[in-house]
Amino acid sequence: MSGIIALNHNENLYAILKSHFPADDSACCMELSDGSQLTFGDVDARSGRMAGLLRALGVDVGDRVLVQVDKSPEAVMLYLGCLRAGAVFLPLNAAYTAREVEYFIGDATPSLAVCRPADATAFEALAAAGGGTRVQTLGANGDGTLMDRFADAPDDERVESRSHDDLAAILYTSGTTGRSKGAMLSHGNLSSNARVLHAHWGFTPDDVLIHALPIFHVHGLFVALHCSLLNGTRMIFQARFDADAVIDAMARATVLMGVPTFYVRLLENTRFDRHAVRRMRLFVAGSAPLLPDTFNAFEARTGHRILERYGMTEAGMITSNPLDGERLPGTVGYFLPGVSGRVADVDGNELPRGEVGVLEIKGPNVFRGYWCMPEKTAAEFRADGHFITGDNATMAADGRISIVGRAKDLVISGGYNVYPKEIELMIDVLPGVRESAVIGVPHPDFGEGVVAVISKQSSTALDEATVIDSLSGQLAAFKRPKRVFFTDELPRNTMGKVQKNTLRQKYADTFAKRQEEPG
Ligand code: MCA
Ligand code: AMP
Repeated sequence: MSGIIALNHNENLYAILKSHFPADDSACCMELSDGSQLTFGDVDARSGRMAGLLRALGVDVGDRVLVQVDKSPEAVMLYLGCLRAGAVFLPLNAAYTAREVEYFIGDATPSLAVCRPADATAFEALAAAGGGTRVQTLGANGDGTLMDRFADAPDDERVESRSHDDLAAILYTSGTTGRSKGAMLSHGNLSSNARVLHAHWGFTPDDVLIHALPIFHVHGLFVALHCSLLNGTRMIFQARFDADAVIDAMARATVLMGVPTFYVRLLENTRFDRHAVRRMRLFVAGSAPLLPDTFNAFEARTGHRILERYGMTEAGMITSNPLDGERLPGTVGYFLPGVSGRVADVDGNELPRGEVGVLEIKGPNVFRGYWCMPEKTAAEFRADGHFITGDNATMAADGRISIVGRAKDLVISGGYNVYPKEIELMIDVLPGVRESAVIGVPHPDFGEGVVAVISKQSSTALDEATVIDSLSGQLAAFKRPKRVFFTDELPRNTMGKVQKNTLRQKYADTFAKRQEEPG
């Protein structure tokens, strides 16, 4: 009896997504770059087989499945298969080095790790050191040991019964101390956010989404994928962002979701004009601040006002500019339905409207805590349950929110978060370095570019190239400083704290040159 009730009320995110699949299972779900398609029937059958395969590989309900692979339809099946099997999906940025992956394997103790075929040896070594993690491979073209076994795997229709609070995914987010924390996201966190976004952004049966984001972060994996699957319509699935391919896809699409760099690059493309966007109804931006200049140039070129929204790994989407109503550049709109919050002082007291403070939020989208870090979790929640985002914000009289800076020391480059502390710790141990400060300064393409400022010992011949080379192989390329400067002393305030604002001002024009270059 209770089994039947559980079946009828399965809160497994996959069950919820599937309940919105079209009745006609031959309808296209994913249009791939080679012109082929996966129907909704294919997606259901393949994710079911993938779930069965995971079970056969010894993945139990609640086990972590760590995945560092290139974007592919098979990687999406792996994600959906994990949901169906009740496993916890743990995606990693494909740019992370083996040194970075080692930490995640040690911390999350996954029962299965899936990597690119070329990384198999390194993963086997890491898994052997960690103990207990099995390794399978999945290549960009659907090759690898996992897919070899998939070919022989039987169909499996099961969707594990899960409750709202059961974990669906762990996404690592770096900490200001330099140590990554695994944000635990439940089926309820993900499904509530997906439903709200789908309704809020007015999806209709005519919508076609262009999916050009990576699928190892919230934006591409949850926001874009879930909206399209919940809508039961086609997505044009592209392996990476390429402005020309996205412009071509616009002739058959209606919605694009992207980081600000997507919009900057579209505007740089001479093919991008009103004709290119004739079928499009919605452009969504987020993951980093969208500059008002980009918003305005986009409107002038296309007639569309980009809809900017704000979110974070720990909470999915938090605020959004309105679909109908004024989308104001430099603001991130209003709390999404079901989300509430305040702009608060350092003690969590709500500040008067218009004053700058830290944004604190509450809602069904807010995560279950950091994996195996109860003290860090406790430190980021108020006694009344509000989560402290670490973003500085203002709230206007009508509730409209603007993100005006960060209380946390964080650089966002092309939508990827870079935590200065992690890089400073690595630079500080290089021979000849006294100390370092890593900052983000304006970058015409990535929004912010990573810069290291180093105070070195007078005796050393350390130079920029040596510093950057020393970090290769240790740090994902997007985290590596794009420029390194040397100084006698880092500026400090009376408390002895490095004044990063002073450094940001001093090096503000580092990447400005590109704009002046001809062509
Ligand atoms: C690539 N490179 C970068 C970045 N991406 N450097 C700094 N910042 C980046 N974001 C470097 C590479 O390491 C390489 O360096 C060189 O640039 C070219 O690499 P390539 O792969 O060709 O770059 P690309 O394909 O042009 O990628 C740029 C991109 C990509 C399209 C902007 O970074 C991207 O898709 N970003 C989206 C990130 C995202 O999805 N964020 C959502 C997080 P070298 O030549 O030295 O090797 S979720 C989130 O933040 C919250 C929840 C939210 O609100 O959404
Ligand atoms: P992550 O935790 O890696 O997903 O990054 C989340 C962070 O990205 C937030 O805490 C913000 O600092 C930033 N962010 C996301 N969307 C926006 C936005 N629209 N404007 C400004 N910052 C944003």
